Amino acid sequence: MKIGITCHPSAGGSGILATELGIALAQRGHQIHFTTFDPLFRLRNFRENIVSHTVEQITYPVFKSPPHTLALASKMAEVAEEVGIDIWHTHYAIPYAACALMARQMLPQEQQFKIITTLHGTDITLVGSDPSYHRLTRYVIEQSDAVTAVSDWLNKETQKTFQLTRPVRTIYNFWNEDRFNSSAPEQRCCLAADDEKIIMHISNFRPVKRVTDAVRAFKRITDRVPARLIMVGDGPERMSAVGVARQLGIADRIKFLGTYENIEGILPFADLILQPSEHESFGLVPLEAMACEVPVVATASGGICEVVEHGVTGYLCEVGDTEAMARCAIEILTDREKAISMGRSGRERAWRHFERDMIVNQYEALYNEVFNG
Ligand code: GMT
Repeated sequence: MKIGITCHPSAGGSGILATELGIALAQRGHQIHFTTFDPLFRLRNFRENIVSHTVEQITYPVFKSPPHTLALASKMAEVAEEVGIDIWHTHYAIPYAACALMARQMLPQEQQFKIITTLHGTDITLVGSDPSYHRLTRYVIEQSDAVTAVSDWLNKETQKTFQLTRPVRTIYNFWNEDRFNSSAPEQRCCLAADDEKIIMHISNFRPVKRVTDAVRAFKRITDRVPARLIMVGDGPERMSAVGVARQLGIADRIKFLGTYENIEGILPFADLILQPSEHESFGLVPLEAMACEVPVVATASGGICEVVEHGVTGYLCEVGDTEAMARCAIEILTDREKAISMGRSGRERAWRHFERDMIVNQYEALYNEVFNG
């Protein structure tokens, strides 16, 4: 099949999932045409069956802001016209599903592709539910040929928010076993001393991630256990995290690494992953951590409860309860047997429920179903 994929090109989970899906589909012989604003974060090298198209855009003084999405819709139509796309899979409803709909309308009937939209979370919970985008989000969901959500929680939230007349299918995210494994990393010493534990937080540092909670929980942890907090990623809340760390007098115990492309190179160093988000529709970082046998302390909010098994692969605490997060973290960090067992259970769970081939089969079946009408 010829499949167009459009997603955020940056470090976020939706773009990562879309990239990994495209790579897996290409390995199965499908022709993949990524069409994005910028080159993809996790697609740096040439790969057979993959073409990466990026959008050229002009700026002109009459525009309040350059209409990037219109240029993207044009590019999608251009790609479809040139190569003949069967399915366009958009990840994140706004603006990408809207772009796909517009691109399809620009094409003659015989060149029109089917559209599948995968909802990832904030496209529904923050963007789509805002009055300024609610109507458009509902429209693009209703007009897509099939819609998937990355967890049952997000599926239900979508139904509730938009009172849909059509079903949404849950297809979980997956992890790439070629990328993540629990093999011993070589440069742990760059992050912490041998007698220090490594707590890691990975995110895009948006308000929904509650990064300052990670710092506050870490303060309680480091009072009891020698440890370092490794903050991976960047975004608007980074300076708040730095500020809180200074206030608490622990700035020298925290390393901010910035955005890091090959996360698989450092994730296995972690003794624990801390994700104190307001909500997560899925939680790709906890999943990738579990794949590396790293226990997770996260919040019991949203689809993350379908990923992390409380008490088995980590712990889920109330949002904002940094005391409970620290208590759970200390329990894991001071009980080696428990840490090992949680790590192993996490990897087992990652294999059993979120294995790549199993999930890609579900997408492939959906493509066939939609393509054959
Ligand atoms: O976290 C974000 O806001 C970014 C967003 C994205 O575009 O990557 O993440 C969402 O999609 C991921 C992949 O499906 C999920 O693992 C994240 O849980 C989800 N984020 C939220 O729901 C906050």
